[in-house]
Amino acid sequence: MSTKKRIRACLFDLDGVIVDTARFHFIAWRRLANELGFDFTEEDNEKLKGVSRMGSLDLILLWGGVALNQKEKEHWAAIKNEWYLEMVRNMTPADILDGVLPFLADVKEHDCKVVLGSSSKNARTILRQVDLEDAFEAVIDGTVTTRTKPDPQVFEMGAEAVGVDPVQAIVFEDAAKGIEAALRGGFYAVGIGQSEVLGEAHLVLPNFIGRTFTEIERSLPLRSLT
Ligand code: B16
Ligand code: MG
Repeated sequence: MSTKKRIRACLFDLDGVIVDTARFHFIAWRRLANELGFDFTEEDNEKLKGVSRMGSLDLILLWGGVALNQKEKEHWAAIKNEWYLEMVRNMTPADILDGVLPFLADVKEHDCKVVLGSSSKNARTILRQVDLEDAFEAVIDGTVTTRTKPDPQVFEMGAEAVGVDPVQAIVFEDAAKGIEAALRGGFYAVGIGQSEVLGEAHLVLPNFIGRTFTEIERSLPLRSLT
């Protein structure tokens, strides 16, 4: 006899899934590129989603054909972060993306753990800003990881923190690199955004509006226990 393994944890990316800080990253990185004398497109920006701060800077400098030494890179990364935080400091709970709060409540009602898995070193600042500090049973962010998405480390640490096996957990991600990280780690992957970008995911939704935990769990190809 075989029974379906039920989902016991949901892991959420932060930027682009819970709040729209992806937009602020783009504005701040573009400002930096412009100061260095070049520009990049929103399409290029997709490649930065889920990538660490220094990893993003390296990519942008490559696109602009600009070479900086380590000290200069740290200097510019700090400036970019200051510009980014200026925007973050204006955030309020109203910046939580539509449908997120009811969905988080629904997940918890199904006795399912709720975990945050973000590449950002600013994750706790953002959570404080939008009053979601106590919403997650575990927060794994860029301050504790050593490898960036598409490495699955952030989600593996998150699942371990709540004692759930990846095969019983869903990762919600807005970045192609985040979906890749989830799949590499053996998680179910739900993309939040456009299927052209997130097509590798088990399921892609435009947002959380009107979504229920049960509906999403049912639409995943759950593996069986033998
Ligand atoms: P920070 P996520 C990621 O957050 C962003 O998608 C990515 O654009 C950013 O470079 C990275 O965090 C690092 O952010 O500069 O705040 O440490 O999507 O994994 O929640
Ligand atoms: Mg993201």
